[in-house]
Amino acid sequence: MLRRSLPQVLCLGLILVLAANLLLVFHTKETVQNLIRDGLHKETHRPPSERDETMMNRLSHLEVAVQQLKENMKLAMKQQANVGDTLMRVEDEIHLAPKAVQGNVVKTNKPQPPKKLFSTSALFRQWGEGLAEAEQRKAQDLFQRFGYNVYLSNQLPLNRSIPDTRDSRCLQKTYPAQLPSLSVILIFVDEALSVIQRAITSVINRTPPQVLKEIILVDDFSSNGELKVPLDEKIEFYNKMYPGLLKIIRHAKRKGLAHARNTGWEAARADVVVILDAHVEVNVGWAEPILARIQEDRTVIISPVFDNICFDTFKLLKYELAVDGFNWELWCRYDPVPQTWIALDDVTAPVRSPSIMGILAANRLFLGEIGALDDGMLVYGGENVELSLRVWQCGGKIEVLPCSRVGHLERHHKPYALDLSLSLKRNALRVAETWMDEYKYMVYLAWNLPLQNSGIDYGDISSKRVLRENLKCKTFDWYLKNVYPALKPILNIVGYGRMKNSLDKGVCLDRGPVPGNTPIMYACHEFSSQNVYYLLTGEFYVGPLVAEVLRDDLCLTDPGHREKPTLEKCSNAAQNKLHIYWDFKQGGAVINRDTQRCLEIRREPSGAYGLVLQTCMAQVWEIQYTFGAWGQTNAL
Ligand SMILES: *[C@@H]1O[C@H](CO)[C@@H](O)[C@H](O)[C@H]1NC(C)=O
Ligand SMILES: [Mn+2]
Repeated sequence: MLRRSLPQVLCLGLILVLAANLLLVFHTKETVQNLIRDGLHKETHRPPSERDETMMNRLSHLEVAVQQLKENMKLAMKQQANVGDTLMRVEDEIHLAPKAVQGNVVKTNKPQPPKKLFSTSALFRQWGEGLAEAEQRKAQDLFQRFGYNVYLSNQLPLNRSIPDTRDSRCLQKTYPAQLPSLSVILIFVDEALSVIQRAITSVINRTPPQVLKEIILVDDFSSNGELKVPLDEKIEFYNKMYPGLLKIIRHAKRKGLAHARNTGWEAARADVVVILDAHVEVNVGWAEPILARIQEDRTVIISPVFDNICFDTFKLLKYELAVDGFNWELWCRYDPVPQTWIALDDVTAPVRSPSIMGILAANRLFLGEIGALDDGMLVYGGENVELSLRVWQCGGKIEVLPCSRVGHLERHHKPYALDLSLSLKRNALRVAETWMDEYKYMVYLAWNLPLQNSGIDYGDISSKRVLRENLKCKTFDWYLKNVYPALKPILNIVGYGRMKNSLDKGVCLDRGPVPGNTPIMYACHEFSSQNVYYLLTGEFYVGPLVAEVLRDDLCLTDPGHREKPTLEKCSNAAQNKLHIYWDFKQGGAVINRDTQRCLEIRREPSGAYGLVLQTCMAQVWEIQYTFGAWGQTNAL
């Protein structure tokens, strides 16, 4: 009855909830890393290009879809005041429905396995077979609150064994008998208690006791009651066995990741600090390579190799070796290990890395000398790139140590921030303005922001400028040439942003469905599938800016015969003499230099505008921002 009377809007609502979940997945840095790393896992030592690109594009289209759903939902909400209320009941009915059916089933001798209540939940995709319904509810509830399988974590032994994922040659390595002492810092916000305890247990069990000076917990203002008195009791319990080993520092308000890491660093007393998330399990022999390397060279900042603790099954998934990099949005990702390292033919040798992911080990005093972490980085994102640029430009180096392995729980979703893109964007501009000199424009271009009056307050960077001066840090140009040559600035972009035809300013040139290479006109939105870059040399790049040596941007192409334009990888297209060069001036026609055909739009039978290549009908285009040599002003 209820179901029959359900307005369509409720189905839409449910779809929205699912879509929002999906979006959340893609929005978490860790999941994106996971997907990209998955690509690396299958194609070691090759750039994760195709997958990465497809994934990113899929992401932007998903974002669009969700945006539209949200709009529809808002409309629907206005029409249906008690929608939220009814939504709850729909869910209940769906949960209850299978029971009613079961009542009618003919009795068999075999007991029926419990029904899956949350068949669309990521938690139950590979886990939860045979779990009773009440337990499923409990597990799903915990999963939504924490972003991983707390129900399972609470049952697994705290001292469980995990597979040793090191290369066998690591086992033959020997380390000095005298190693520096170690402070381990574990940062958390509303982490499950059992997960924190498992991290602590792994550190105690797998670190040589003579070097482990202390474990410092930093709570960045959790609200979870389990992390108050119950956690204090656990700490007391550990300290009875290992006097003075554990300390806890609690922030009285939320300070963000970078600040929490600094809090831990300030409290530390050992020679070396390792700053970890609290959702890790360190693996056997993880500490010795780190301590030996820092003893050798106090200016090296180290990242261990991460393996993935799956958020649903808690199984350890081995990841192949990669280095830590980032794109022009300063969004971190994994890059292939350099050829120079492969040529060494020593799988235990340190790998030079352009960046860190966040987890790091350092000489405690050296980390202080270069300014520790930037407290001005808010919430999450970009703080790892900031530190990385500072380390490299100011006299340090970054290495990944293949024999040091840490299992890291990659959350399905982050419980503490819905839209990370705001803090990512802000933090990226902060890094750009502090460290990237004349190349900072690439960050603005990648985020599709005007160079002046971006409307984003990236905070005070004067102390960073002073630090840079005092440490006599090198330029970003030096960094690009010597540390991260794979990141390729594009020097001759003269126009960027949304590309609109004067016939209809509501639609924008868009990268089109992925997979596929057919650009379209689509309702304008804020996501990167509608980024367009026009180069002085005549190319139009369409879609998220790539600008890397190993991976191409997509160039708008006239295929020569058909009516529809295509997108082709730029360097391939140039080699094959495809028609990728266009004449264009702001407010003018877009004319292919080879074919003389114009890029224009035409109404399709559906009523929507489609792209066509045809004899010029005097249609004109405008691109959102002009830049450098081409235009006089920045904003239109
Ligand atoms: C975990 O601790 C229990 C109880 O102290 C012990 O019996 C068990 O062997 C330990 N397991 C591992 C893998 O160390
Ligand atoms: Mn983490």
